[in-house]
Amino acid sequence: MKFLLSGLLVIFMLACSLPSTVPTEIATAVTEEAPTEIITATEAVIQHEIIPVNLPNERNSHAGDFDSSTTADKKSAAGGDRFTFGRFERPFNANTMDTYFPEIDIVDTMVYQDETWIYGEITVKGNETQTLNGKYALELDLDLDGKGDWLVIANSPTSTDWSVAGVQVYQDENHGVGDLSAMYTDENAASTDGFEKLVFDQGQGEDADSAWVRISPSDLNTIEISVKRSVLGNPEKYLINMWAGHSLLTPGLFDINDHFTHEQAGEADPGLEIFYPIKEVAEIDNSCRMAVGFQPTGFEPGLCEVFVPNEVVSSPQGCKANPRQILACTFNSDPSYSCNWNKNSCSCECEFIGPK
Ligand SMILES: [Ca+2]
Ligand SMILES: [Ca+2]
Ligand SMILES: [Ca+2]
Ligand SMILES: [Ca+2]
Repeated sequence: MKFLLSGLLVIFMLACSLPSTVPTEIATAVTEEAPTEIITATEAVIQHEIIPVNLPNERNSHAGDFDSSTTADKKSAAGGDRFTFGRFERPFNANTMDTYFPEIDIVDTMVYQDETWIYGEITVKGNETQTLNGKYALELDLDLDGKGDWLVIANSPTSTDWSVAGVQVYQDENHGVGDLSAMYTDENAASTDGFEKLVFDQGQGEDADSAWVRISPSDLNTIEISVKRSVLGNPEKYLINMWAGHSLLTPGLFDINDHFTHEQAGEADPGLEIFYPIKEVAEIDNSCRMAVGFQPTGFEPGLCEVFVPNEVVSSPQGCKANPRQILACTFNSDPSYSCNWNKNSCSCECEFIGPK
């Protein structure tokens, strides 16, 4: 008996509740005549065993982000945009910055976890129509080196019910993300392939329940993304930050500040005259990194300021420093200078980049 499955659409009705949008699953079969030929059939069925319910009452961490609606009329980010440090606040269009995108302007982030899931909550400024037609992502760094290891990305969530539609999980298996220096810009790194391994795609993958998205039932400007801890190898500690954006938010482009030069990327602060306005790196926002499951030293790259101790401690390179000095260096208030912390010499190195 020979079966030709090509083109046969089989629709099953499942007794269990499924997300409102059910993506198709590709099944494969091999015919007897042509054993090397793979013939695909489309079956609109994904068997889900575990679906998230509600987030835990207690959150693990919380970090705010800049609300650029307050400065949109000035064609400027509200703060927190430092390309060379991997911090973005660019919910604007390229070149003119005269269009502000409230659906990709992150204003708050939270992380929760329970035995099965890690949940990220991204609250955006939002618009009146409450259309969340951006991409939203959690970036997780499991070995705490400031270079992301996993990206859980959700495209245009539409429902307050959990769904796998539009949700993908990527891994940086070959450790290309971040290139040489975590968070800081490396030159000529455009050849790295970012998060290159697609582990889960809308229900397809080793675990059909790997990751989910919904719009929060209690706040229509909050996106909730959940990822199974087992998919990530059950991490006990990690750094996590969040992203929102349009087409630029692409797994293969990480780290974005390695992939583009400062000149290509532009700047969102009019004070940085040489680089202003934003150019190829536009319509994107990210948040600082929260520490979950461990006490950070303060030297973790990209760490949120709330976690940074205000005392002199030994850096991983052995010199003594106050981690807040490092933050003050990187986010210096004088736009005429671009400053970066040199972790080898333990000093703040500034470069004059133009008049005020
Ligand atoms: Ca931001
Ligand atoms: Ca923001
Ligand atoms: Ca890492
Ligand atoms: Ca880098």
